[in-house]
Amino acid sequence: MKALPLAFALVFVIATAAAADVLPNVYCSVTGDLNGTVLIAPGPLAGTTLTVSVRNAQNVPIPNAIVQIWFDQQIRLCAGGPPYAVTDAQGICQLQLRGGGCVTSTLPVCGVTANGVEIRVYMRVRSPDNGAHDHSAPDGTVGTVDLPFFAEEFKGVVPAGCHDYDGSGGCDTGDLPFFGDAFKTAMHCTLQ
Ligand SMILES: [Ca+2]
Repeated sequence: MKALPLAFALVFVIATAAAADVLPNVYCSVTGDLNGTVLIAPGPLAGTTLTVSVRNAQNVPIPNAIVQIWFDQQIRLCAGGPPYAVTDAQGICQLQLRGGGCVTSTLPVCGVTANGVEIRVYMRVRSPDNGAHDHSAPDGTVGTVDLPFFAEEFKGVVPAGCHDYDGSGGCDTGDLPFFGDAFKTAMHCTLQ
């Protein structure tokens, strides 16, 4: 019975510490997405880095927070994923998103967590590695398999779908650099 007060004290200390780091809150942010679309590619590509700022409810940075990102299973990640990072003294870290595929939903298909608490979710994920217009079809390489699907959407032969990378609602000159930069280097990885 004498252990009880200590147990209560520990619970109080833990609860107090947790209260100071209440997540999520309005001071946490995830930036670098494209109009609410998360872009992922099988190599380093502009637009595939998310910057995450983790702060407590008093707007004080939380260093050493473990930041992770999850994806719907229709998204295929490069070997070694899913990415995670640890926040620096300013409570900031970056996630490099490597993989391919395409998914759209009215429910979250991607989410960023800090210390296990979800601080942001997304309904759309896009990649230039996708050999289809309306479903996920990555193979780990941005190449000739993907080209006709990008081209058809770019030319307006079919409505913009999986190759609207920047979330603009269309597939146009805003999306061309993303595909072009990945295609010209045959960007690739081994999918896990
Ligand atoms: Ca677009």
